[in-house]
Amino acid sequence: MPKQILLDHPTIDEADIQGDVLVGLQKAAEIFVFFTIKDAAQFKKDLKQLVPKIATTELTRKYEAAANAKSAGQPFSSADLATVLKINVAFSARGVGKLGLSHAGADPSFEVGMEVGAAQLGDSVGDWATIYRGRKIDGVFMVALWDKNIDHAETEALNAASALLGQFQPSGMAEVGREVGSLNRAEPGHEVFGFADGVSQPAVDGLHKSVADHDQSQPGQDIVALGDFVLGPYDREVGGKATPPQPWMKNGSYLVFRRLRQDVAGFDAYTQKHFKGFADSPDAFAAKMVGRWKDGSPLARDPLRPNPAHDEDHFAENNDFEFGVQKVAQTRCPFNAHIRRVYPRSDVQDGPGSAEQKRILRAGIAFDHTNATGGDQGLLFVCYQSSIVDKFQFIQTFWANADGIPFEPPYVAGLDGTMPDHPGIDLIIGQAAVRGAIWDSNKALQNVPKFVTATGGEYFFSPSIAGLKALAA
Ligand code: N7H
Repeated sequence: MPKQILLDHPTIDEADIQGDVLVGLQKAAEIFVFFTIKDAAQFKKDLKQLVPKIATTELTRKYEAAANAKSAGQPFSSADLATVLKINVAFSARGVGKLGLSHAGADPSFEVGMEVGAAQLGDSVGDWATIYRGRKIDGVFMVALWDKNIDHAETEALNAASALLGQFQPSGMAEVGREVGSLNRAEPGHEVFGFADGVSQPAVDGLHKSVADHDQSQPGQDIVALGDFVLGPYDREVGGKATPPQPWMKNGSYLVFRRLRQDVAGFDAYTQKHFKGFADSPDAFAAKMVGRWKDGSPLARDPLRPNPAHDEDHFAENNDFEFGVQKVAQTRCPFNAHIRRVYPRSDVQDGPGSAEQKRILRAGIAFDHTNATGGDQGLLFVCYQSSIVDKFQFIQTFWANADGIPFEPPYVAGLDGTMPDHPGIDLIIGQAAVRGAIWDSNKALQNVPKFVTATGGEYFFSPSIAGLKALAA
């Protein structure tokens, strides 16, 4: 929602903030190597050697153009690695503790780890892979690589991950497990249900410029305060500055990692079997659950059919909407469509609890390990924020899993009698036991199966380059 610029326009230290946080490592494949620290002194020595190789925001932005140019031609050679390979690293609270730095006063969920709060997120830890259970993980290396040829990218990213591990003495650390993500081979840039991903992302104050005299970078893309993503102290949208609880945490960001399994066959079968009475086609039914068509065009603009003029390639058009005007009728986009629940735009008022206050920067990648004998597929969800409790956890718990909020006080200005009090959970990521939605007074969806299951995750902190040097000292 356009508003007068009130932000402080900070100068961003792009050479200090890791590249994945604000701009995202450009990638066709990404390997997440989870590790445990054995001998802290040895690990620190090896980490010190790694720090100069970490892709910063500055380098990530610079290399993007070079990698794009390369990808238009032949696959890269080993000589190109400097422009296409990006490494970032983050630590769990347990890992920071092992390296001897204080994280007192840090985000409470980071402090205890994801497993402790898994039930609150709606997860059943019985579904979690063992590596994520029992707080074994001290940190994660992210090795991301761009190439037009996805198979080549994956092979080279795996090679690069092995080379990286080879630079660490086994006495200092050990791999606990890994995840291999890659662009969806059937449809690069689309997640595995088939929807365009990476369509809407907040602009960041200080990084993106405003258009006209309001605080949007593209129409509909609000510029959000740097302090909502990075600890400074920098201004947040609401509630003063995001202050690092410890000096070494300046210019760092909390990283949420979730391994989300997607039941693609179940999703397709459900939409095919149940669309009648709710939508004109299985695709239209699926679009109502998401709030966008598979090509990225938003239902709030194009309720009847996808519109190529508003698709994933049209950033000036595909976010140029609010939900507010359709609030009562729900005729265009259901209240509980995924994108409406996780970013309700003008459905909620400015100020505390506002949609802008809950913005996250998403940086995940799809995974697909299915083969003739089984395996699973889904999303390696990653998001960055200055508070896990106020952002990811709030979105998952109070918006996606709940069927009333944000359309109830204190989050909404006018709860109107014609609107269902409980329009339903987010049918994509909501983890509530009762899975339903009311799309209008005559149309209630009930007992909708769960299509997304969390199979693991952890909370990390992505330190700045200076913070990494402090951890390695
Ligand atoms: Fe979502 N999906 O395919 O249905 N998501 N998401 N997400 N998501 C978005 O804007 C999806 C998940 C957000 O600014 C799109 O990139 C799936 C979690 C936010 O308007 C699509 C999974 C959380 C946005 C999907 C999944 C979020 C967003 C539209 C799990 C946070 C931006 C394309 C497997 C708790 C909203 C796009 C905005 C967009 C899907 C997970 C949050 C298609 C399948 C866990 C903030």
